[in-house]
Amino acid sequence: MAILEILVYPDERLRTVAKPVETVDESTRQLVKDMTETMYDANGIGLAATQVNIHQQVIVMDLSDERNELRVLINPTVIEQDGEQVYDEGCLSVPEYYAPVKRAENIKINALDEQGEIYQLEAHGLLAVCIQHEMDHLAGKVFVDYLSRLKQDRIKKKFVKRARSFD
Ligand code: GNR
Ligand code: NI
Repeated sequence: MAILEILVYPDERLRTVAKPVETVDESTRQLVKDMTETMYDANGIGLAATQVNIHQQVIVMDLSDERNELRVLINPTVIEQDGEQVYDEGCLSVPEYYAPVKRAENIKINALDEQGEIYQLEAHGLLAVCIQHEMDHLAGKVFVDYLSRLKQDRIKKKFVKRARSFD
């Protein structure tokens, strides 16, 4: 197992579009394990492979308080969506910043599990928010993209400045 490094906004590598996993095999399962350990270590409720600079369509999530309800989404596709909700989102790639984002309230997805078996999932509320947030990462998008240009510029400046101070 390994804890992987999480890319921080505005790192351009977060803009990479992930490719579908062709065959779910041992290397996929190893990636899932490492991403899971990384997500738990960072106290996140989700993590997309893009965030650890691996550009395959792999997501891990756990919304439970006990951190014992892992969900694995490989090659997820939204097949239905409706409604609207606004949730104050955060992101491990934009540490300590939260802002409201509008997304679908209900979604239905197809995905593969870590055995390569297809399954369907109906989600609403925070689970639906998290799935849409993670699928955005796989498409090279970050939640701050939905904010005003002014806010984006401010966040960018703050994180560039912060990164310099770490050098
Ligand atoms: O840990 C996370 N919390 C969170 C809170 C509100 C909306 C979305 C999220 S996802 C985030 C982890 C993360 O950055 N996943 O990509
Ligand atoms: Ni995120």
